[in-house]
Amino acid sequence: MEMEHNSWTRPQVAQLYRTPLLELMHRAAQAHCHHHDPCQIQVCTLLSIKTGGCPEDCGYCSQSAHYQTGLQRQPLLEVEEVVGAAQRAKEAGSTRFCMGAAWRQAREGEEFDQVLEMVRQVSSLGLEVCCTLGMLSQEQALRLKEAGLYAYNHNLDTGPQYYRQVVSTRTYQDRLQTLAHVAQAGLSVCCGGILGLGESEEDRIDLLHTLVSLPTPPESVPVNALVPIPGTPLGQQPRVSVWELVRMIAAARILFPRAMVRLSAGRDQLSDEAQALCFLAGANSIFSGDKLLTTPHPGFAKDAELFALLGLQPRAPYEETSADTTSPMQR
Ligand code: SAM
Ligand code: DTB
Ligand code: SF4
Repeated sequence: MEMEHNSWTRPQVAQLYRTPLLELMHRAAQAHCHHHDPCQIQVCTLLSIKTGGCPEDCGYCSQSAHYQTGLQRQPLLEVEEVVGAAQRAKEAGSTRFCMGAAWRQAREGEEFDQVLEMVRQVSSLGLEVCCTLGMLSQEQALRLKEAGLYAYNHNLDTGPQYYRQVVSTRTYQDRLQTLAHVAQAGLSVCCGGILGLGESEEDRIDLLHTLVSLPTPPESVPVNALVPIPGTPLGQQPRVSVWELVRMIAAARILFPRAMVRLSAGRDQLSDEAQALCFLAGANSIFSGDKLLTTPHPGFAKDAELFALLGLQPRAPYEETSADTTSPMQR
């Protein structure tokens, strides 16, 4: 039987995570095909609307003011610039547009009002709009929802034990609090993590268990492979192996059968074969465009070639996942 999202225990998640890889991939592929069209992929585009100078000290991030990463800072973009970028992303085949700001938290005032206007205008283009602006109050989450925001991205990154070694300027509890505000405002929750921070297998299992125990399960789960940024404490980390990425994606697919599982940062370093394995393991969403927030990424043209090779079709915005709710075991 397929399990309800919040009935997984920690030992069950651990057992799932440690399933022999091919068996895990088969189970994930089954869950994937049961709830989604395996030939469909969601194409999202990211835009950094405010870059660098962030007061947080996230050990992986190019945008933290605590480290010398050589990144050029950029104040909040003008609404027209953002809407232009969204229009171009739409023309290139993207259906979801995510705006990221290097803020510890969104602050009420002119800049927040400007972001609300961006949300209004981008959503009127018919794109799914997502924001990632740091911590949010309940009130701010509601105002974003009113403006037409569809989803909010706020990652837990890793397990609660390891988190404090990666970030010291906020707590895991702070992250959970914002996620609660997001869910209570009726926004779709986008929440995942990063592999390759030096975390253990236990930390990855803790992350998965925390995600599956959230009162509102994430509708989208980004799985990022660390892009090591010189100048940050994690700048010398080795790249995570594709097998670890595939294992995490497969486990996420089984735990969140209806969610979009997004193969996010790190795709620039993956071969077509490695990406195909990730899709077989249940990833059904990517970021496209030649830049993520601040790091290089495969462009639209390269992804179009990959889609043609694998027979993948971009998914329409707001499309419902398969209504079939019987468990794979019942069929
Ligand atoms: N400032 C906001 C926040 O931290 O919530 C939003 C932007 S932040 C860059 C969004 C997410 O990108 C982070 O939570 C982290 O999971 C991911 N990320 C940041 N830098 C990364 C890197 N170098 N490699 C992989 N993922 C990264
Ligand atoms: C997510 O999980 N990954 C995206 C998005 N959410 C905001 C960000 C990845 C950032 C990678 C490093 C960079 O380009 O700065
Ligand atoms: Fe700031 Fe977000 Fe980067 Fe952390 S991950 S330093 S909060 S931009």
